[in-house]
Amino acid sequence: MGRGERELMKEGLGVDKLQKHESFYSLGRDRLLARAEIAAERFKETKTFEFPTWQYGGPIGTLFKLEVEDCPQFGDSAWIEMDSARTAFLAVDMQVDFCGRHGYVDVMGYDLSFTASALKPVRDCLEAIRGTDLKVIHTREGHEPDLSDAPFNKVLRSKIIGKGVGIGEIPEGGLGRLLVRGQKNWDIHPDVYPVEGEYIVDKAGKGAFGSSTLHMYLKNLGITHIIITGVTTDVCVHTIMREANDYGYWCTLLKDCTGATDRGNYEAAIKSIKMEGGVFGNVSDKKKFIDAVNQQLR
Ligand code: C5J
Repeated sequence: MGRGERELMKEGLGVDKLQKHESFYSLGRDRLLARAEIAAERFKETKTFEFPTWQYGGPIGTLFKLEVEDCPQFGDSAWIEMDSARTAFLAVDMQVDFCGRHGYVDVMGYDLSFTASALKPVRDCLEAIRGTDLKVIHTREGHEPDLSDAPFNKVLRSKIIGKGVGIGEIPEGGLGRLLVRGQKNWDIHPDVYPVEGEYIVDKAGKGAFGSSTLHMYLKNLGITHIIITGVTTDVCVHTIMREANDYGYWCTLLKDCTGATDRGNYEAAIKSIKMEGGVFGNVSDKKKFIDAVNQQLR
């Protein structure tokens, strides 16, 4: 009898119990691998990541397929199958602070036209899905008025890059205090403002799983697939996509429904998603998404 087994015997866990314990894990492992084998065979035939009913049960809404690019290899096309009722359309931080004049991004001195370029395509997507059973969730980055949830280093760095005006302060010609909850500049841009029935999540961080109720919303709504849009591509959008991907959500970024403060960072962020056959999920675009909605959910 080995040392480990002797230890378990001491704790009253005999070889019998140990074997049961191990078979519990090996059963789960074997089942997962068998499902992956079946799904991989199906993928070879259909180029589709089919909705895994073995895992989630049958569809509640309508199954629909979205074409994604450069998957599994660069140059290939594939399709993701989703259940409309368990798909969330996520609009990340489409706030005046990120897309509007005298907001946080503008004060830092970046070209606003890139982040603002996401407004029209996100609006087009929202118009296409309103009235379907897809769930819409908007996020807002910002801090309590007393800045009790703002890390000192974040505030300091913003003050330095903003040439003396940082988070919590009002820039010349501004609408209010930068990235502070309740201020006009912090709110969602009027072009993509939420309508009744859509969810809003406030977050203090770049990510959302550790600093907001996003994960509870996703769980309570039974979400399995997420369509991601918003700003900025390489910061909040990417952080949230990585977090969601780690939790097993099937994420697809619509590349023209997002913008950044820097073109190189944007390109790298899009490319990095596609590595390893989709290391953070997949990439599609507005046209493919709206066509999928109109042709399959209307
Ligand atoms: C940034 C964000 N870039 N929403 N925030 O600070 O991406």
